[in-house]
Amino acid sequence: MFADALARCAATEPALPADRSGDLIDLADRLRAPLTVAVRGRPGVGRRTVARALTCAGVTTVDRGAELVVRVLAEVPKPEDLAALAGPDRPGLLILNKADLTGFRPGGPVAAAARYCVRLAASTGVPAEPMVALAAVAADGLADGPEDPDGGALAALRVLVTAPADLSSPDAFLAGAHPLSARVRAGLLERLDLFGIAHAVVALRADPAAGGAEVCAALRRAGRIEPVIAALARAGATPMYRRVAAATARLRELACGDPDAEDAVAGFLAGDDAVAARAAAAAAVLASAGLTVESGAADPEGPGRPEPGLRAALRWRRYRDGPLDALHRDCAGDLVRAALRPAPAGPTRCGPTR
Ligand SMILES: Nc1nc2c(ncn2[C@@H]2O[C@H](COP(=O)(O)OP(=O)(O)OP(=O)(O)O)[C@@H](O)[C@H]2O)c(=O)[nH]1
Ligand SMILES: [Mg+2]
Repeated sequence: MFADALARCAATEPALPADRSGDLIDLADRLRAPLTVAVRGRPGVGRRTVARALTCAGVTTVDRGAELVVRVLAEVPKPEDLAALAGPDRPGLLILNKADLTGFRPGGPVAAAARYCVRLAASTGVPAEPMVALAAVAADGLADGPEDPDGGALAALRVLVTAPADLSSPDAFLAGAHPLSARVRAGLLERLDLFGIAHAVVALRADPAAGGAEVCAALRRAGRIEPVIAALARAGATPMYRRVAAATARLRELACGDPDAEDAVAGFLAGDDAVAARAAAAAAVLASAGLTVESGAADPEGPGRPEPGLRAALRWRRYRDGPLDALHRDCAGDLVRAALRPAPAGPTRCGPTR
């Protein structure tokens, strides 16, 4: 929202010198750039597989200078993980990978991992999501098309529907006679693991007409890539808010340093568009911390009460004055400012409206 408001201002504000319009467009472009994510974790937890699954899902992963750190765990947090939680590189999201290995509990291993993630998030203060990165990556591998000389992974999976194999362990799957050669079974095991094979076979059994796309979708669901991406977007609210705050600071510098642009830029910062956009970024941060951020449109307490906007402003100001860190205090301040504005009567425009 802030980038859009900035670009609108650059395009429509007549009082803005041309080179300053260019600065605003550059700032808007930087605000719109994808979030950079670093995937960390102890060796062997599946760090590389998780990073690959995220990259395939469109996430920009980097080794250094990331705006958001994701910490991959397997089973339980180890001392290195606890140290990372307390360090400067504190993760914004924990991924409990290898959820397929959580063991046989009510609802299956992934449901058990999800229940554990609720406890993990409560004890660490960092949101946690279960994942089976191997299955998510296998889906992307299958989506590339069959490459097996025996007719492709998909054809081999169809054989498993009619001629079930022993999926109780990797050794059992590879042992004994089966219409699929041991080499093809080993290939399936390497690409999909037992968990992926089982999910793909269930999908093909439920719908014999299912093709590669349907099997890939089943594997992505099994890998939980979508809930992980959604959690990443929620965790990304904080770095995104920091971007907006940095852009605001840069605009203030521009306003102070260039008398020709001063009125237009200061007007933009004080205008409805910028205030609403900052409030939206702030609301996303507070919502990701579990707070309910209401729009304040309805007044359930009836006439005679302070108008909803004013009540919301008072509520957020009380919240802001509580024992908060600087980030949440700034966010609450943005909501106070936005709540004190009358609801816009029509399309908002750039610059001060009063
Ligand atoms: N069962 C299971 N195994 C997984 C899963 N994700 C990864 N693995 C396996 O875990 C092992 C380690 O995975 P890697 O992706 O190499 O992760 P890493 O060793 O933490 O990361 P690097 O040090 O960068 O290689 C590999 O054998 C993977 O196949 C998963 O979701 N389930
Ligand atoms: Mg490895």
